[in-house]
Amino acid sequence: MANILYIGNKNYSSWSLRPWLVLRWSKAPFEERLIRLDQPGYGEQQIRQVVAVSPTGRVPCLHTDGLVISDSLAIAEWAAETWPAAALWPAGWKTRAQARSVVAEMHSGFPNVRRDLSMNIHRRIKMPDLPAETRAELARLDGLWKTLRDEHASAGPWLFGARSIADAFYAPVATRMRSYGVALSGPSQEWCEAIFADPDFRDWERDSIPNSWDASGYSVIDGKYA
Ligand SMILES: N[C@@H](CCC(=O)N[C@@H](CS)C(=O)NCC(=O)O)C(=O)O
Repeated sequence: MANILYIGNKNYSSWSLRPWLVLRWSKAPFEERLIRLDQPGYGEQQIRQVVAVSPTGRVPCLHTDGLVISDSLAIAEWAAETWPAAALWPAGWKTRAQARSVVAEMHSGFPNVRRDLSMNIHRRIKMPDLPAETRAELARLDGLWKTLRDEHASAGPWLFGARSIADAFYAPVATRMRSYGVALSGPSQEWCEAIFADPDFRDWERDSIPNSWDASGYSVIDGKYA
């Protein structure tokens, strides 16, 4: 049975990018189906084509073998269990727990960065004036990436040395740092460059086309979603 991953617009849908990268890195066979989110019902989980495939009214959503998995982290966990040879979580239970902790932090946190620095892969602007709570989250992100890179540098260029789900979950944030010109520490910047050079990320980026949200100079997704 085919694995079908439903995703949103590649320029904007950070939640879609995460499991898409995980599936690419797993080398699992999958088909992607892109549903444009710049349609009536957006923000209310009422886009007709999304509701038809996803019980939450949101993407990403994976259909596999009669099963519907409608959350980015659940899809990543499913991939890690289904393709253990891909080593999508780090080896060693302590490092794995650390990786799960930072992935959970991304999945449930950073609301102010999501609100003020929405993902728009093509955007390049000067860093806007940001409220203190957003600047605090940016500092946490930089500190987190730097600490992980310092700790795992000898094992490879990724957050935990070898590439893992943690890299996929923070990849959309790396694009935000670039879009909004956020200054980072050296190790954090180097990690962002590793993401930007990743062949699978580059495939996504190549297909990330700005759409009607940008035509008016205003993106509906801004301030709403990360
Ligand atoms: N917690 C979900 C969040 C998914 C999400 O918010 N997706 C947005 C697009 S990035 C969506 O489908 N929005 C449609 C809507 O709100 O109508 C996950 O991790 O997958």
